[in-house]
Amino acid sequence: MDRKDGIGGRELTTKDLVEMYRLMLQSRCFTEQVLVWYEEGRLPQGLHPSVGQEAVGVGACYGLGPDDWVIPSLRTAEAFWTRGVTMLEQLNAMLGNAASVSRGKETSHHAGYPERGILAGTGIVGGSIPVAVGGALALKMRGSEGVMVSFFGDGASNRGDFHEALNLAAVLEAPVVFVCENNLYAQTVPAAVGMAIEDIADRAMGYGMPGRVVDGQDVVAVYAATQGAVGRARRGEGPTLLECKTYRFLPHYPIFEEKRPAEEIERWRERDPIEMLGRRLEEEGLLDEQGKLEMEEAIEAELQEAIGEAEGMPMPDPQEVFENVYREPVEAMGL
Ligand SMILES: Cc1ncc(C[n+]2csc(CCOP(=O)(O)OP(=O)(O)O)c2C)c(N)n1
Ligand SMILES: [Mg+2]
Repeated sequence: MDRKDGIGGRELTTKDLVEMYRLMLQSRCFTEQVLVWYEEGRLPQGLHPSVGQEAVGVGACYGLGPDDWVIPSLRTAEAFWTRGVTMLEQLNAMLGNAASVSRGKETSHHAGYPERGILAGTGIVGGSIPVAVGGALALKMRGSEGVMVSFFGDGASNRGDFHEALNLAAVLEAPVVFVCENNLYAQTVPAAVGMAIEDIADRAMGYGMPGRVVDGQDVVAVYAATQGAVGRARRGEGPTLLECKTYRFLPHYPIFEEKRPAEEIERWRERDPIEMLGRRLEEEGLLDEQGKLEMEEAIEAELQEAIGEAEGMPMPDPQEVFENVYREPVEAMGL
């Protein structure tokens, strides 16, 4: 099913809804636990918590196929879980151990897993948006059915990269879906200070592509909107901009002091995406309190086992530091 109004994707089954709930819960448990381990000095790296925003990454990635690609923002942890990356793999990446995907050269913030269709994001806010367009063009030129999904924040949408990328994508009809996670702040800067418009989706019109505002706390709404845009891109009709209105419940990064109004945070907490889907599942008799508890216990057990295994891994051999970085490292550097 893929309707003209941009709502698409196959009908979600009970199993799908429960799995979406589990993925969001896993993301929440992982983040909350990792922040504790970081505070305790057990992990050298913290993370940009996506707590409160879980519906965006899960909903947008859920219906993607093996030929599709995503580039997460530094906050889209859910893209990893939904594409099948394990908590152990991300813990290895955080520790930079010998089993980590980059063998210690990168943190989990910019991890890429090509075999799962995940391109590494860049450290430059907004920098991965033009990369996504390049990736989408590569898919088109190779005759692939694949679509690229690009995640970024409201702050990133004020940078030149965003505007150039959207223009080029529209002109070349690149198969890309731009998913803006509008959490109303860039670090500590309110969105209203950085832009004179209410809806980032309006910017799509200036480039000749559809733009839609989506309830980013409703995982099913994000799924349907993304699937509509993915269908369009697959048919060769070009890119779409989706603006998912959302909110992070925690500060930008662990070391940042909370400066946002307490009542604003409270208001958004009432629209917790996990609780919203949980309530629906309970009302429809699909998952009760006991089922939720068991799910959480299973996630916690996997997480505890994963940290033990990740910490037990040796560090990479220092000799490997130039591997897969420079073509001819030693000669090029005169060593
Ligand atoms: C070009 C650039 N400027 C500043 C930073 C530091 N920085 C990292 S995240 C961030 C905020 C980004 O805001 P937004 O795009 O809204 O994403 P969010 O963090 O809210 O998910 C900033 C300023 C950076 N990484 N790159
Ligand atoms: Mg933001």
